[in-house]
Amino acid sequence: MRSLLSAALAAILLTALTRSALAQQGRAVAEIEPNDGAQSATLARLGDTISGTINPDDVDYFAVDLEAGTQLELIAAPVPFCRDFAFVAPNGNRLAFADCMDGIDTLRITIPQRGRYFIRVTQFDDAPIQHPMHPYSLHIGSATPVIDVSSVAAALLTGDSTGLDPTVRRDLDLAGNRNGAVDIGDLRAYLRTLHPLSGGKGNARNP
Ligand SMILES: [Ca+2]
Ligand SMILES: [Ca+2]
Repeated sequence: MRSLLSAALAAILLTALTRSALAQQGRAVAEIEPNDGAQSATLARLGDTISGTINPDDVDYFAVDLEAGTQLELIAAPVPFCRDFAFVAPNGNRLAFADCMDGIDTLRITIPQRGRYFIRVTQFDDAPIQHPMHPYSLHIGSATPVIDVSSVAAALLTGDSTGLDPTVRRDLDLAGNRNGAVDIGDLRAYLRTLHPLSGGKGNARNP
């Protein structure tokens, strides 16, 4: 029984290493015009850095598929113009807005349910006559705490998870069967959330 558990944990560790390597890669995703609506949004993934050009006549949408519980962090690179960006739910409701007039460059959102979300980039019309295109970029990150998978695996092998950080124990259990204890299924479920197509866990706040 114990060797079965060891083999299962070894497989999970390998998957974890592969996934964390993938998650760290993050791609540079350039907008593909026309992308002026949700239907024509440029597809991106968690971990990507998106970029494009904007003027007051343009709207840019990016789509990203996210898992419930993902603690999303949208971080915009500084720009010398008034760039706004919004985070939009699958149903079109705006969940958060980074108003350039308020100097907001980061949005932190806890994803309420699995689905395809949107990032909408606009430029405040502060130059009504000339509308040159300006470049911008944003990083789609998550406030993912680093969980030491090997120490979790060791704790599962010994059957004693009391040495693990309480936050780690809670996050693992929440990702899994939520029965108040950490088990191998919880670890599997947690690792699935680290996949670049889904998301991560961490500390953040809703706006
Ligand atoms: Ca554009
Ligand atoms: Ca556009």
